[in-house]
Amino acid sequence: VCTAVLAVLTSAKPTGSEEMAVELRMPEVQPKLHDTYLCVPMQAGKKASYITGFLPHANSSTAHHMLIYGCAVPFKTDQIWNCGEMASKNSDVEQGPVCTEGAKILYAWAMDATSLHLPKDVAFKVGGNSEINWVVLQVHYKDVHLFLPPYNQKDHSGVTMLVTETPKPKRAGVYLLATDGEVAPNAVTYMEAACSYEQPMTIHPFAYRTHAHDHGEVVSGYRVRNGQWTELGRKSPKLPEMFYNVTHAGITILPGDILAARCTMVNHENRTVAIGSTVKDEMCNFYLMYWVDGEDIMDENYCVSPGPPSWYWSDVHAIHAENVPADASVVPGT
Ligand code: IYT
Ligand code: CU
Ligand code: CU
Repeated sequence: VCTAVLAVLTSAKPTGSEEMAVELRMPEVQPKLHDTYLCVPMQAGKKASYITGFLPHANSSTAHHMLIYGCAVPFKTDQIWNCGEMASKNSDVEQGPVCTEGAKILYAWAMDATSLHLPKDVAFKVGGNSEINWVVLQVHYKDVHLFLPPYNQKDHSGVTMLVTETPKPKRAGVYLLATDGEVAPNAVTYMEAACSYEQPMTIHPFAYRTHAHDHGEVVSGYRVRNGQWTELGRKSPKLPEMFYNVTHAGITILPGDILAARCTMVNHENRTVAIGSTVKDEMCNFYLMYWVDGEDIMDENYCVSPGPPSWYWSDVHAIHAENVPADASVVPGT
């Protein structure tokens, strides 16, 4: 395993402006099995850095997705590892989670995704006194035939991050709405989560990402204010799982608002499918990327409900079924 490429975040090249281009790439790897997930770590500095953009370098015929995580503690700090969601069999590197503590998704690339430039004056703070001490790149290698004989190619997929040490006036964060629970056999099941937002500062959501496995038809997210529902985002999780712009640009979240998400799961199988980490299991995730004025991002990063069959939106006092948008389970464009 090549360790020379595991540079620290601050060893970067100037881009002409105050921003530096920091390369976070696979160190010429040769995964041998389809659906291998590899992770490579990069340490954030003692001094805080501010990430304002992500430029992907990957080929969609080889890589299925790439995710950039912020970790308090990554599984490995000095080598690449196998960090698959799907418990993958043999591998020549160690296997473990992406982060062992404090995981946050900062960027997602899938299929036809392009660069992500955060809005003006907005950045993810990493290093320093932020809770992100390491930035980790995960690549899901879908098709590995080019790495096998007779081709024997090597891969250095990854992301160029735009980084500056000059503090930005607005800080980015990611909030995850997710459920536990299970999908009933031969049925449509709603997996729902809702949490009230009670912090003093205004949240400005600007992008969202959905994630589910095979049974997910549509994932939708909402702001509920005084009984009125406003869509944050709605997408088929079968489309590339990257961050998309929120439905209404400029939408805000204020104290007292409820954040709610639903995954509509369609199960034609004769088995109960529980939430879990393998492809045979399900997941119900709605990620909201937001900015706040100043330093104080939300101190809660997750809203996780018990999910079906024990928990639904109707268990929240302030949610009334007749106000739920009629298209909450409709795949956009159908
Ligand atoms: C059980 C479940 O829903 N897992 C999700 C959500 C999740 C995200 C993060 C769980 C943990 C995290 O640290 I960040 I523990 C899940 O694994 N989602 C996948 C990624 O692995 C994050 C996804 O693509 O959204
Ligand atoms: Cu993938
Ligand atoms: Cu998953």
